[in-house]
Amino acid sequence: MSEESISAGLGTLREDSMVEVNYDELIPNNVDLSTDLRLKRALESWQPKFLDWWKVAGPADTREFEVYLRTAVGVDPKGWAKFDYLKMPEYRWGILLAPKEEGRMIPCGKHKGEPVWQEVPGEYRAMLRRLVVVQGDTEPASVEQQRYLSKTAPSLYDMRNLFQVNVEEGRHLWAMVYLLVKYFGRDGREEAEALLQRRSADADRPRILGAFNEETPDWLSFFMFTFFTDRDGKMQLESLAQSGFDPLSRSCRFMLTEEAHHMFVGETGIARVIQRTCDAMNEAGITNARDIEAVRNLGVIDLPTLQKKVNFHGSVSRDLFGSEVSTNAANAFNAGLKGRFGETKIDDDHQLEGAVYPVTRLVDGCFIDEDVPALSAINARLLDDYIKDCQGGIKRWNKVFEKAGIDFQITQPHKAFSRMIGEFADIFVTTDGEIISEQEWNQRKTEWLCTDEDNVYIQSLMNPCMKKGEYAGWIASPRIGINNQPGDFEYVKIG
Ligand code: BYC
Ligand code: FE
Ligand code: FE
Repeated sequence: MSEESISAGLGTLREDSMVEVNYDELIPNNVDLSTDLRLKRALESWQPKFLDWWKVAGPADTREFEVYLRTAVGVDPKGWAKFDYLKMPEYRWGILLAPKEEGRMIPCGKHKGEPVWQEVPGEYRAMLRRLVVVQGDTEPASVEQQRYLSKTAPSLYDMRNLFQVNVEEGRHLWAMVYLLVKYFGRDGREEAEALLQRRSADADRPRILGAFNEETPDWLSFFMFTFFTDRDGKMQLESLAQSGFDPLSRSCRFMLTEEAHHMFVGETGIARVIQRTCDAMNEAGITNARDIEAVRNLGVIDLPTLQKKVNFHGSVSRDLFGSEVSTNAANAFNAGLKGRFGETKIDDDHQLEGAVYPVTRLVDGCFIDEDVPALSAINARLLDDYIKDCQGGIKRWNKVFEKAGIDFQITQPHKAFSRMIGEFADIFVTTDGEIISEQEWNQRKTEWLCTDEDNVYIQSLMNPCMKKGEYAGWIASPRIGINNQPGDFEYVKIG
């Protein structure tokens, strides 16, 4: 489909000017880009570099694929997206902000109750830029990590979902680049360039945060990543959506609308893996989920391996919250640059002077919950909220076992398990929270994390299944299609 017909289809879709996105311009936007020529030019000069990055680091060998993608056409939570076939390099990456809330006040910190900032407050410039850069850095990193996955997609439906996530992470990069270029002058433009130069797992210029330099080598990892790591994205975006810097808040609010699908992909992806394994076990009359060999002989993912993947992605993603006790986080909250999860719904003074929060710490060889100043425990609290949020999805996974009559439950590892950042970075802890020596850890870690053999087995299942309506043998079909499409819908036309 040509670019003209896409913009014709999209540009006129909404009439409400508050939420309308202008698709007639080179860069679709709802920020009146055409009235700020300097900004427009700066972004138009970044755009080809972004496309070059997409070519070399985005989904490999997919240029001609026609993908059934949703594109945002407005920012109204009801009816904000339109579905159509697109070649990915022609996706209309644009700049979309949630509508301005008239009279919005800074919700927390020492400026609480003051009107939100429409420009960068000078005293917080460096801190704010750092937050935007870190957020921006994760978006292209995830696309890089997922670059080769389409080659082993278990179905066209899954391949389409992968691409949907990828183009939207690309758009999230745009969202942060807009803020950098519009509000941070020359430094902002330099940061925007650097975001395209770092690469996931690159020896010289890696991505900033740990999890974004890990591999996503198979589809089980992809589903776990979208469940656990994209959910860190959700929590961090929720916290930045509370920002007193209103353009950041509005960017993040709209990003969250897109984010929901990413977690849907992860949660339902794993639920379908569980379903398939349970079905295969029941058909074969296998009741012992711990009999790995028997289950693997059925060509499905055995459940202990699934638990190991949960242990890995869960702990790597928890590291993304930073140190539980952090002055950076206290400063950012106090400055009103970020808030807590659901800040405006929390019943307290939103300034936290003198308040305390219980943080799990290691004291005399035991884990205890110790009250620390709530301001310095901002990261700890977000992490706790995150762990609760994960548990909701895990409960739904466990329902699948129950319904199938298979005696197995997925659990989250202990908070201190396999951490590289924060309170527990220097200790060795089992998934049950038992503290062990480094030597014992090295001997026993394969009880909790995948071995090479496990990974080889997972890889052996990663054979592509590209016929419409068909699914690889290790995963069940989804219950409903994207945008209610029928089961044999051709989500990707490979041509
Ligand atoms: N790896 O006081 P500390 C997403 C650094 S995901 C490496 O402990 P702070 C997405 C930290 O940068 C959401 N380094 O923590 C998901 C600092 O370094 P500098 C991404 C780490 O600063 C899937 C030093 O340690 N968004 O959107 O309170 C697909 C001491 O910092 C790590 C954000 O993260 C780590 N894991 O909190 C696509 C929001 N952890 O500055 C997308 C913006 C910490 O001394 N970022 N460090 O050199 C933030 O709010 C904060 O930077 C962090 C860290 C929460 C990340
Ligand atoms: Fe994102
Ligand atoms: Fe995401």
